[in-house]
Amino acid sequence: MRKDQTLGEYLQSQGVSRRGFLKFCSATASLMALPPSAVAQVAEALATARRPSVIWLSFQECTGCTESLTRSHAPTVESLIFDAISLDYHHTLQAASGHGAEAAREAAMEENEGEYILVVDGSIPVGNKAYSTIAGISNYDMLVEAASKAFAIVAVGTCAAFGGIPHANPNPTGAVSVSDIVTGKPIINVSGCPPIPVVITGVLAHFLTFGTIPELDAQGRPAAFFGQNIHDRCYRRPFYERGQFAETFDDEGARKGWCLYKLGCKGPTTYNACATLKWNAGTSFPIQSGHGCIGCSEPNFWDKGSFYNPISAGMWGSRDALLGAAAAGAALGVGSAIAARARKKKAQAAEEA
Ligand code: FSX
Repeated sequence: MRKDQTLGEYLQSQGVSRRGFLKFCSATASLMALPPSAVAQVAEALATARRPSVIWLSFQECTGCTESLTRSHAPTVESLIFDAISLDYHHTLQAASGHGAEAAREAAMEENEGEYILVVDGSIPVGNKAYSTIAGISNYDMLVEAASKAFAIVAVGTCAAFGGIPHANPNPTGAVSVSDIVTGKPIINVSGCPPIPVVITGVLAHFLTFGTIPELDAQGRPAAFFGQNIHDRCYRRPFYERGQFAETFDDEGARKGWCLYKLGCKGPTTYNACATLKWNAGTSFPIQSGHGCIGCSEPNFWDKGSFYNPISAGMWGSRDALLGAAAAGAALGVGSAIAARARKKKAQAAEEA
């Protein structure tokens, strides 16, 4: 794609039909969690959108965020998105290395000053800036310079968004988040360790389409994806309501797929879209595979106590009150099941009469 081409022109030059383009727009709208009624608006915006430059920096992290991105489950859509943006620098994915790679980063920053999107994964050590360097430049200095010329910053992963695992007690490197350092620029936190790939691409799709950043929640995360907690959208929620809990990982409740709350699931205090978008082409997510949520998209998740202890009072109301509510829910559930059975019996009797 030439830099002066609009996305509409580019797709046309690649032989993408109008129907194919609308399909792409529909997938993009769904990536951004927009309703089907927004597809026409998305199509209009994308037809004239220009390919934005994206510079991606990786600091103190495990590369799980990039691994997650490369497992995006809609390759056709996402390859179009990645054809449609100019990924000018990415430590892991770029072919260039050494001086050539650094020259590409500097050139992209100069050519697109004030317009490029800076994506950052990993935390930044400030205990001693020399703890982590790239091409002889500390993470801190590289971030400050690249952020100063960016339009907006996407902090991908809990490390970049909140400090993450490197920030966990005793935080030997003095790791901090992007927003602890950068001020005066829009910062979008896409937390999760790692974050859901569709959420990363959804944020980029939003910028590509509208040239703006999406609506954010109180933690600076895209509200469309982080607006509800895992518990509220969990398919095991009916078991919680009925008071049916697994007590160990190999008991009858666990085998029957009952609620994992008593085994330490942090779903009620964790805001993310894992229960709906899931992972690996929508195949599964931790709770579906039998393990409770560890709350990896929340600040300080590593230091909040054992992953296997139930949420304590103060984190999500009183545990006893919760279990009391769950028991009441169970009673109500049983009551309504009895009433339903009675109604069915009555209807059968009426049919037979
Ligand atoms: Fe952190 Fe990402 Fe966890 Fe790993 O880049 S959010 S340790 S999945 O890799 O930063």
